[in-house]
Amino acid sequence: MRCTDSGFDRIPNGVSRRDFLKVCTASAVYMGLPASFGAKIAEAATTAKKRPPVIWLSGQECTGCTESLLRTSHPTLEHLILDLIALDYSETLNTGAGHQAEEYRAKSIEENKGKFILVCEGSIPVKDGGVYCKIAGRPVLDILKETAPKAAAVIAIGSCATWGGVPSAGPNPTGATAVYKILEGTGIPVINIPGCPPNGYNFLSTVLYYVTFKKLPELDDKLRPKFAYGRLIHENCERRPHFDAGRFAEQFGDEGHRMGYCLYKLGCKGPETFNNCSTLRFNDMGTWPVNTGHPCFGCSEEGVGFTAPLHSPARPLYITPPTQFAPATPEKGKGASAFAAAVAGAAIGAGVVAVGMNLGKKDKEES
Ligand code: FSX
Ligand code: SF4
Ligand code: F3S
Repeated sequence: MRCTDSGFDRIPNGVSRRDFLKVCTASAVYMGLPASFGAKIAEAATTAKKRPPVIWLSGQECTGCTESLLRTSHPTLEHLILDLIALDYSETLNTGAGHQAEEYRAKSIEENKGKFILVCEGSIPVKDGGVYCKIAGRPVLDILKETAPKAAAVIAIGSCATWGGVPSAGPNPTGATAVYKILEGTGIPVINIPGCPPNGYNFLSTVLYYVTFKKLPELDDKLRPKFAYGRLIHENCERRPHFDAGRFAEQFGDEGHRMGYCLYKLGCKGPETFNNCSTLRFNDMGTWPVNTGHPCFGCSEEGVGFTAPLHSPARPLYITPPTQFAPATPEKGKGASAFAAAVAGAAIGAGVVAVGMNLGKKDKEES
């Protein structure tokens, strides 16, 4: 941290005042707050007497969640996060190791009782007493159970921690379980930030909200912040006009695929996945799965990612556009017959939707 004459006491190293304000303002907007809250967030994050202590536990995971936070830039998310919080323990980033790291973890937990944030990355195996994932010789299940009651709040980061993710895929041999399920009934506040990995800015915005308002943002029924997981990917996808017009890629590399048509028929799960990938995107390049040409496979959605077959059709949850309408404009230069074909395509789109709706209904009836 460095002192500045900017009015904010501390701005993360390697980040200009201007960039820092930009990120805080963007975070305010992501969270549905007025842009003017950016300055308030920046002030709260940089003038607090003590940075919020964080204990970061790792269970069954690939460390992609941590990696994705560390590999972003402009301004580096790594700097933003690591300079705004006091990361007292993280198995990936600890400088100490072995007994030294474990002693430091215990010391920080005791000194910051009721004040630290516990971040959990990875699922928790519960079969056979939790022997399938141990830290310093102890099941992570036991460590979570003894640490969480002393935390101010628990943030589960990544699909593994929030609903089981990859390790919970059938037949789930280790009993990989979501963090919130382990803590059910304890009254400990848990927030879920799913994704494999999740977008780092969803994590950063949650931390900034907590630091500014001293409470968790509004959550949905799956404990996800509504600002990030309130809409289906499909609602804001740039290929959506093609879906509505019935223009689909039928195979990877076919003409429709090269033309950037909708990836629904290749198994895109955007219509049943709640996340902000289509608006927030990833990395400096603004990429996300669908604009690289691959369908969303629903990595953040329980019951979809690592569960539904990769290229099976999605079950659209809500149908917003009036699919009975024909496309407004025929394809350029192709005349009336192409227009008729496009209308037929729209009908296929509507049929797809109807099938999807019935599938969703059937599942609900069966469950
Ligand atoms: Fe899971 Fe995160 Fe996927 Fe990997 O740790 S959500 S496997 S990106 O690393 O937990
Ligand atoms: Fe985009 Fe997928 Fe929806 Fe098509 S199905 S519009 S590619 S989210
Ligand atoms: Fe995952 Fe789909 Fe977003 S695969 S990263 S939820 S576009």
